[in-house]
Amino acid sequence: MTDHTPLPPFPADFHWGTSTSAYQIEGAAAEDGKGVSIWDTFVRRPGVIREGQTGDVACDHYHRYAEDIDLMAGLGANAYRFSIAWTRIQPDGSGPANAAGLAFYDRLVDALLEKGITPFPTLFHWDLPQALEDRDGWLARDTAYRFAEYAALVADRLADRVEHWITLNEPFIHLAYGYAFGVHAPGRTLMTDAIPVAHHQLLAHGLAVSALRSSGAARVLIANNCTPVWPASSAPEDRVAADAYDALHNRLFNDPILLGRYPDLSAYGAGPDLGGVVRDGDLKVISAPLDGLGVNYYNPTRIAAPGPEHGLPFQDVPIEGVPRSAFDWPVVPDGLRELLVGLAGRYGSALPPVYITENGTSVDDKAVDGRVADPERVAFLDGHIRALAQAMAAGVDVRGYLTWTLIDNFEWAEGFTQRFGLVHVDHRTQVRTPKDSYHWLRDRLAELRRG
Ligand code: GBH
Repeated sequence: MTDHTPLPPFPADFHWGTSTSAYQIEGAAAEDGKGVSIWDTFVRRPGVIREGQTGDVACDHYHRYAEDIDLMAGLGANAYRFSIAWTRIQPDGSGPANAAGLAFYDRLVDALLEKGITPFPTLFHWDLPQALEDRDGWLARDTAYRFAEYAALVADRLADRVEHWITLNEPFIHLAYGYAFGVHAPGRTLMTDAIPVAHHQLLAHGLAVSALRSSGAARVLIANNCTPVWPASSAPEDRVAADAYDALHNRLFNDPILLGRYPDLSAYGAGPDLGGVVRDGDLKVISAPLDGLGVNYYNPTRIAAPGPEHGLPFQDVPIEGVPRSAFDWPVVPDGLRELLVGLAGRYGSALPPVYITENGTSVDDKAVDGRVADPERVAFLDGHIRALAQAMAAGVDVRGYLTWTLIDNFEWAEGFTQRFGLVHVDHRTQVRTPKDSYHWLRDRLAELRRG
C-alpha cells in the first residue's frame, strides 16, 4: 500500500533530487575522445560482472540527457548529483583537456540550470583512467596530484555556473571493493596492504579542495559512505571488533578530513603513517575546511569478533528481524537518524552542513502495461525521509537529500540485475517508465512546496 501521509516540513531551500554516476548511466564508452577507465577494462575480465554485462551503452544518458533532465523536472527536483568521467576530460589522466569531453558537461550543466536544477558534480566516482592504474593507481602518491590538476580543468570551465562540488565518491568502498577484495575495478586483492589507497585518495581530496577554490568553486564537499556500526552483542570482544570496523569504514575517512588526524588502525597492522605513506604536512592538506559533508547511507552494519580462520579483526553478521532489499541489504530507516546524530555528537562544531548524497534501495520491479509498482521503495523513501527530519529536529544541520537513483542503471558487479531507480529502464530499448515511487516522491515534493 502506498503511503500518502504528508511528510514533516523541510526548509524551503532544501535540496531535493537524485544522484547518479558517469559509468553507471552514460554509455558512449569510446565517444568524443573518451579514454579507457579501469571500469572499461575490468568489465572485460571473464566472470566478474553478472551476466557478462558492461557499461558500454548503460542508459545511453550521454545521448539522452535531455530526456533524463525532463524526468528530474517532472519529479519537481531542484538538485541533481552526477559524476564527471575523468577519461572524458583527460583520456590518459594527465595533460590538456579534451574539448569534446568538457563540452558534454557544459551542455549538461546548462540544461539543468535552465530547469532550475542545482548541479552537484562529483569529480571521481571510481572510474580512474586506466593509464593511471598502469602507474599503480591509488597506490601511487602521484595519482593525488593528477586528480588536483584534473579538478582544476573542470572547475575552470564550469565554476562560473556550478556552485557545489564533490571531490570523491565513497573512498572507503573504492578501497575495500577495488583494492582489498577485488570485486570492483581495478580488481586488486591486497587486503590490508590496500590501506595506502585511503591516504592517497584523501590527499587527492585535500589537494583538489584548494585547486577547486582557486578555480572559483564556491562550495566543496566529499561524499563518504557511512554506516552505523552495531556490535553483535555486549561481549567485550564484539565491542572491540565493532570499534575496529568503525575505525576502518567511517573514521578512516571522516577523522582526517574533519579532525586532521587518523584513527588508530593498529588492529590492521597499520601505524600512524599508514604503511609509510603519510608525509609531513599531508594531514593539513587533507583537513582543509569543507562546506559540506556528503553522506551516503544504505544500512547499518552488525559486527562480531572474528572466528579463528579470519584474516581481519572483525566479521559482519546479519541484522535480523528487518525487511531486506532485492540486494539482500537490511532496511533500517532509523539508522539514518542514528548515523547523523552520531556524526554531530562525534564531530561537534567540526561537522560542516550535511548533505545526504545517496540513499536508496534495490527492488525487483517490472514494467507491466506502462506501470511499475515498487511499494518497497515508497516505504523506504518515506521511512528514511522521516528519519532525516528527526535528525534535523534533534539539531543536525542537513541541507539536502539526493536519492540513489534517478534511473535503473549499471549496478557495478551486479550489472543491470539490481534496480535502484525511481524510473524503470528497459535496457534493450532504453524506454524509461516512471515507477510508483517517482509519482509518490513528486506528490510529496509538491506538498512540501505548498507548505
Ligand atoms: C553506492 O555504494 C555507490 O556509490 C553507487 O555507485 C551504487 O550504485 C549504490 O551505492 C548502490 O550499490 O552487506 O548488506 O551490509 C554503496 C556501497 C556497499 C553500501 C555495500 C551497502 C553493504 C550492504 N554499499 N553495503 S550489507
